[in-house]
Amino acid sequence: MLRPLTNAFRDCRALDGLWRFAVDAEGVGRDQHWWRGALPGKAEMPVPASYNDIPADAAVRDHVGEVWYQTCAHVPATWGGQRIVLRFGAAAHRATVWVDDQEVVSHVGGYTPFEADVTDLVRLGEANRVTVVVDNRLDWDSIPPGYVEDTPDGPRQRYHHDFFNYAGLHRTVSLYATPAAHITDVTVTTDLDGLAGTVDYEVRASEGERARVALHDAEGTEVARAEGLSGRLRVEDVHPWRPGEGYLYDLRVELLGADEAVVDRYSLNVGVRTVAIDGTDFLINGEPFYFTGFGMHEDHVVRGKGHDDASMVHDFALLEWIGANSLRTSHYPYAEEVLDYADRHGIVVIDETAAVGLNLGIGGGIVSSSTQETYSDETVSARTQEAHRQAIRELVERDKNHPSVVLWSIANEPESHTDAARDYFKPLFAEARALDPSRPVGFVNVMFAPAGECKVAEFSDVVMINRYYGWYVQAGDLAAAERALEAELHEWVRCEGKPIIMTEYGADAQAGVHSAVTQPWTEEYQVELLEMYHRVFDRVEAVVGEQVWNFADFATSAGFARVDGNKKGVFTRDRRPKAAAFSLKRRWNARGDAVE
Ligand code: GCB
Repeated sequence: MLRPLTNAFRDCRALDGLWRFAVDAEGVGRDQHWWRGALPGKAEMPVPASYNDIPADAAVRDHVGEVWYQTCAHVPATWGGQRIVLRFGAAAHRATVWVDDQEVVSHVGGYTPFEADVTDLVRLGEANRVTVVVDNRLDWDSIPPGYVEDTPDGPRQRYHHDFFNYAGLHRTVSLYATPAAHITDVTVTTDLDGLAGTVDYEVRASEGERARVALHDAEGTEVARAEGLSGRLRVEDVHPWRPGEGYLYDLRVELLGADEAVVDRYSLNVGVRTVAIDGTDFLINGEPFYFTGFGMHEDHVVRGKGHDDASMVHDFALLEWIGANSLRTSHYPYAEEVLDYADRHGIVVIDETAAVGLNLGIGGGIVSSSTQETYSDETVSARTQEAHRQAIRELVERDKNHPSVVLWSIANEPESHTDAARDYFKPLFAEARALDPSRPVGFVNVMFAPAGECKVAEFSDVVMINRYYGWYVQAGDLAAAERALEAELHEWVRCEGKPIIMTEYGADAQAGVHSAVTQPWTEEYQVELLEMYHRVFDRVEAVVGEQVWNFADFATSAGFARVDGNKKGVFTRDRRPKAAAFSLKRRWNARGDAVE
């Protein structure tokens, strides 16, 4: 799905700002047709943002069900004759949208964009009412899954993943115009051939068979051109996209009408790079790449999972400060702005679907007391699998052209030691590979399914594992943890012979808690645990990446193992470095592959 943009043929306006807002505590809004007029009450809500923490009201924070948003969208009179589209960057987790009295689109899945062609509905030169109902409920058929428990105090949302179920309009909402005959999609894949690079492109259009493309370098000089809806561009003496540098070309696509007249134009950033696996090496542009960085979360004080550029740029600045070269979009697709930034700055991304919590053995970050089977008709079922397939499709469709994305992660810590898991995942891996043959595909393995017992690892191109030796097991005993970790890594090499990325390792640390004799929860213990892992990584050649859990402290659901959220951040939730940050900064800057 193409991002909207403004150029000579297209125009895009953000509808962000304060919207009217109503919590539908009784669940009556649909029956009462709330979209037909002004929403009840006087509440206002910023867009984009999670609504949960804005009003300082437990009834809003913990509401289970629907909330309503409403705004007025002024449609310029100059857009007459154009195709007009209303687009949502994300609405967690389900949404239905009306323009004035007309329903225009529904979408399921809280982390990917959706849009509606509203050309025939909007009144030009006037303000049009836009109403959205957003439902935060997770069930066994959604990604991520969850279930709602009816209690004497009302419904309670339960789930098996370890981050707070923030909801609302988390990303930008836009209204945009394109020509009636327009470019609907562009796909690029790139390759290197000695000093030259190639860009294979494919253009889709609503009508018309003719297109012209030109590739411009960063200085604006045209370096290749071609005609046709698909083809190959060759760039002699190419400047590759590299980690830490992020050189981008600009692919200008023009759709041609009668008489060669240009009827639509789209510009796409293109980074020319290759990704490959060779034995236990992960290669970018044919050179072994070692991932340093974090599993992160879109999570901030007050705005929750709402995107904002200031927080994003600051987080990237901290990644640069600490010497990280990569991140994983744990545990869902991040805002499109994040991928764009990573492209421009050469940050390497492991891009993950929102398939997290498909494991009834885990609860609140640790072992759960559930006695239900993970894979069954009542829990993770064929219906969940269909939603998961759709989540993979929407992720790849959205992010396929980002050079920063070098690896798809189709799930985090699902149950993977059973035959049911193998049956569930086999077709999903096939789907991801069919959608994008150009990138490796993997999933993130949980410590309950170690090497030799995991029945999904065989489908994965890389071994991505989350391990908590020294924390959830051998807590406080780093010597025993070191032995166990090293033994398991060697076992992965023996069983799979693939590159290993440690996608999570870490310890909770409450900022400001210290001890002379190292104890869990202190800043010193977090440092010592990370340093122990690093000693082991340096002894196991197949380890090609270390991504600490987590970049920053983050909000979770309540539980005895969480102190005002998860405290495994190397930065606090307000982005102040803990002692571990300085230790990582020394290690990663000394490696010399940090982002400049
Ligand atoms: C994990 C999960 C992550 C949790 C983390 C923890 O394995 O992937 O979502 O937050 O452990 O801190 O328990």
